[in-house]
Amino acid sequence: MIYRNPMFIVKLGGSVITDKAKKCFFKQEVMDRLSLEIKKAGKKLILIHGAGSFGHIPAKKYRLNQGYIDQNQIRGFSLTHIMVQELNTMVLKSLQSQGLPAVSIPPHAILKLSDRRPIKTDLHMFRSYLNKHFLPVTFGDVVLDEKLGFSICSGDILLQILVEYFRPEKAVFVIDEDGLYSSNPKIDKNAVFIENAGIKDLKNLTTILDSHADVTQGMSGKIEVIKKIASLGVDTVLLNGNKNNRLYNILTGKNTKHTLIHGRIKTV
Ligand code: IP8
Repeated sequence: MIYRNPMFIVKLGGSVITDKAKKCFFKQEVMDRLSLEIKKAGKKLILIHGAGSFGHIPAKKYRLNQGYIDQNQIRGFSLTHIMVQELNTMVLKSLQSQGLPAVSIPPHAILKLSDRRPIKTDLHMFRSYLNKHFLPVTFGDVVLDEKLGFSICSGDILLQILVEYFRPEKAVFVIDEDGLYSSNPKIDKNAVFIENAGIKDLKNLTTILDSHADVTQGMSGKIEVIKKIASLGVDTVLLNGNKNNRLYNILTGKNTKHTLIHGRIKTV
């Protein structure tokens, strides 16, 4: 029997809570509804959110994911950090307005990367807040990188390292599609919806990045993260955050449209 912590780790995609085509456009109504769904569900969870148009636009402008190239990027790093922190404050305020005791844990202060891969993480802070019944909230951020000087830590990577540490019941991606498709449904009308999948099905999946190319890897990066989560024996759910109550239904074990990727349990 594999042990799973009775909790969820949920990532709200940047394309759900912001308009990725418009600089710093926060979707307040969507966020408020998701906050209410989390409150109603009453589950123990850690929340992560993407950077959306608050982070990806300046990060791209200053080429922050390439690491240190010139001095001008130092200002760009600081600016990008301020923008994602601003988005984070809006998310916290929305959660707080539903009575959720949200606290921010900024990635740049608790982890370090090397060549974009996490090498030093200090995750005990999440456990301490959870033990006191807070709702810890973290987000895609700019961080120091031992090899590159600095780089970007996406919310997807945070999801992966938090799942490794906590082994939750489920990892949940709240995205702007109903779940996974055989190809990109935004540009291919023949894309087929995938209800259930295992790691081996993901291997054959060809995904195409959507038009607002992220500085992080968008859907293809997500699939790599999901494979790692599945290999830990943890299930991943992808659901549409623009549709009422889908997040609430998943958190409370009710039937709703979503994609489920089964965690693989290794047998010896
Ligand atoms: O939106 C990216 O995080 P993501 C973070 O989760 C920055 O990929 C600073 C662009």
